[in-house]
Amino acid sequence: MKQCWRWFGPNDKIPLAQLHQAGVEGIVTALHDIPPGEIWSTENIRMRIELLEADDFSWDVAESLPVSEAIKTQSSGYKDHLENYRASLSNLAAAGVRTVCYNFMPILDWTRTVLRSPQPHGGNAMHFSLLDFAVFDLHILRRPSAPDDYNQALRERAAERFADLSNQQKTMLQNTVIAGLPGANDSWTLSDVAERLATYDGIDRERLRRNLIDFLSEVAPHAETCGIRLCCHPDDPPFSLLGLPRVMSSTQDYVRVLDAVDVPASGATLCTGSLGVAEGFDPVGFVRQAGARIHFVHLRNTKRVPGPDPARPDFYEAPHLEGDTDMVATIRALSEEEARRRSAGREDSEIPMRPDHGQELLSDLETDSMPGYPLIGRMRGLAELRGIMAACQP
Ligand code: DNO
Repeated sequence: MKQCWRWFGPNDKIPLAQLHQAGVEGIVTALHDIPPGEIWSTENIRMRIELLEADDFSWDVAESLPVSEAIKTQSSGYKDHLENYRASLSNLAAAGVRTVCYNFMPILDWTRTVLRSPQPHGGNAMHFSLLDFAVFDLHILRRPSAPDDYNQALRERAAERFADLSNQQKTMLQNTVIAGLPGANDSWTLSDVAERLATYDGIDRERLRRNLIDFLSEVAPHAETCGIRLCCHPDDPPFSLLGLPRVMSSTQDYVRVLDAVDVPASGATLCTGSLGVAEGFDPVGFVRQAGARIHFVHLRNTKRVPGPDPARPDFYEAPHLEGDTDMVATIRALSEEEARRRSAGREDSEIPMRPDHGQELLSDLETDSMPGYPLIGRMRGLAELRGIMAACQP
């Protein structure tokens, strides 16, 4: 696999030039300033490539070319946004960027309830607690149908916990859930969230899945023509939150969508950290079923911890080799997939990967790094994963 690194662009506090020291071979980045639905122009793409090339890097994966809410809900602006999406794909392809990641999660991207949970080794990890999420949903956001999503025992515990939280803790929980994470939601207020939730009234899982398939039917043939590989990132965490539908939470979900738009350009991002939260997720099975269509890999580990609802597990982000995902078996399966591609003469036989997230370790604790994206924690992850990759080489 090609060992890539997510770099957030000129505002990223980690200088590109230093990444060679971490053994980074390629860069995953996006034009984060351009709002979803608008075109990534040739000029903007070229400027980003020049920055990368100045430090001897290539732009290996665009993550993400975001899918607008208008496309996800098929509401006003939908057709124009599809047109713009295709234009961005053409512009990326012309500049040599061939792998494009996106997700189809309504409104929120990845969601945690604690960004810096102290670990026994002295570092910090991100954590998701369903109880804390319920406190946010029931008592901070006060979503009208929230009580339907939690059983009585959980509602009672949430009420007690809310009563115990200081104002500062409430603000921190609110900011953690709706702000501060990569994506377009960093300045949202509670009423912004409520307003956006209303745009999903009447959109259930079946409808959202149909909208995803419609989106792919509109853009994947174009991607195919220009030589772009689209890869859908899974839901994180892989279950419904805030009553919103989620449709890319399991291997089965992927199989349905990949079968519905059955062209190589419509592919998957295997994110072991997101899918692996679900008990029973089998990454090797995922590679067996979707292998030829996996265009990008996020290697991250999570550890489930006892929580109020096994169907919506509590978890924390574990060191890359220590959570519920068997990283050795996963990387071995991916190496075998790469070998199959090599013997079939595929030009994309080397799959780009990145160490997804990292715990905050050592000097990370003194820097104000973006949650999930500290330097040392990710370097540790990449170093460990690289060792497995070397050992799995045929
Ligand atoms: C979190 C990331 C996600 C991912 C998007 C892809 O750290 O893995 O934000 O980039 O969901 O569209």
